Amino acid sequence: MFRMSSRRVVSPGFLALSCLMLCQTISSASASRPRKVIFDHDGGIDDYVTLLLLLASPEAVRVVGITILDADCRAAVAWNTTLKLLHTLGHGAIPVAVSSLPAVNPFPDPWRNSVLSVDVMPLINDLTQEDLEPLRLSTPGEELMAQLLLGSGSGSGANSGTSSGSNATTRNNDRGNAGSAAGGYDKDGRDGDRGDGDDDDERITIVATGPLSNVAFVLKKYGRAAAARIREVWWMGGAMWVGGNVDFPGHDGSAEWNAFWDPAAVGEVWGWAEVPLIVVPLDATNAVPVTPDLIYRFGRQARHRYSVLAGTVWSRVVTWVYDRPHEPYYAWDTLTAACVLQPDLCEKLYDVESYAVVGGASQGRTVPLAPSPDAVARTAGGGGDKGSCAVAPDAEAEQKEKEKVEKEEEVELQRAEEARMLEELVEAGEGEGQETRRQHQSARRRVTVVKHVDAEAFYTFVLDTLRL
Ligand SMILES: [Ca+2]
Repeated sequence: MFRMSSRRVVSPGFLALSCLMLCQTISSASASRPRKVIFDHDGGIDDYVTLLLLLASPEAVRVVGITILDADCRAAVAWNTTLKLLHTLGHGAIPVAVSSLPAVNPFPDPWRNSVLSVDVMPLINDLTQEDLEPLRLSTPGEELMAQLLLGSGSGSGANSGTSSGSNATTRNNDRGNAGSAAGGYDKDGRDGDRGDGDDDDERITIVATGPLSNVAFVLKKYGRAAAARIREVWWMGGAMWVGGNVDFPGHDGSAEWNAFWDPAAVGEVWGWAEVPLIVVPLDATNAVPVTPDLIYRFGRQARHRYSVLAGTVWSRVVTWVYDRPHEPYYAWDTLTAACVLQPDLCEKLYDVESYAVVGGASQGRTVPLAPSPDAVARTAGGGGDKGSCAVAPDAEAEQKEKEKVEKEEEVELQRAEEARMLEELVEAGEGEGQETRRQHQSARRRVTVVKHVDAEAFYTFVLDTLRL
């Protein structure tokens, strides 16, 4: 195992480019009007609590469309569940479409099946399948995303219309021409009517709580015309300075699942440095497990509809909590939306230079080219300031906390050292396997990383927001 004791982990150049720690917002949720949001999810249980959180925040965001990947779900069921939730809450006009993009590395079946327990909730089933039919779009989700960004004529190269609401959709059996022609858009092309001169407020924020496949598709197919319409992408994904959560034959475990599902998509998005990307990785989400206590708290505000729905949805994970005490269920996606809605919740690192691994045994790994400021501070001062971590209430808890911090530090330093060595090997350019390693690396780009979150502040924010 690599340790840091005798070697410098990072070059001065990397440090110079990285990691200015700020708690300022990227864009204020208290802007005068709500920002437009495309919610790009993949049907997991926490995706639905995330949807509730977004819908409960009309002063901050306006959900103009929803795209669903067949990833942490069964897409047909996830489509139903999403439509039912929207219908139940009076948001049936929001267009929803399922992506046609396939998995590279599918999620385990038990995870995908767990979402069935949400779809059967009586709370959202006061309508029939026949009632849902008029709400279904035949447009693939990835093309719906393009339409929402570029206007309803994106498929044909036309540029008319606004980028919101059902005007940008194709319903039922009307397949229209969505996606039929990339036309005048390519990576080097521009849409003449929707260039950089547009008011920034009209650009759309993408909140992606699944794999990046839809975003990558749109960028690859529609190029800068689409990129120019994206205000920013918030993505729950990646594992920057912590270990991954992939346990899969042939994989080294260094990746996070959303990234592993479609590593090439991560690489594609990493190639678009002009599209602001805010990553909410496992580093942050590891702090926010969904516990029985949290679910009980929803019960104490059960007179509120959104709270009943959210608490009931999250109650579906309680058996996971008991069956797998060492592998908690986290509020991965919900934390991501919370950071969009209330950026002060989340401590961010700006301008972290990084790349993604798109193939091989580490595929899906996201690699920062500098250690985190925590590691730098600990190495320099020998201290253990963990920012928002709570003070241990007794000696035993204090010891456990110390061991946890030491383990995190060890993983972090190991990953940084591995990244540095890989960097050296690739830069050397010669030798067995170097060409393959180079091919497996995406372009480098700067990303914003949500590194820390105060768990209780997050839980309280969610509970308060869903008191509706
Ligand atoms: Ca998800």
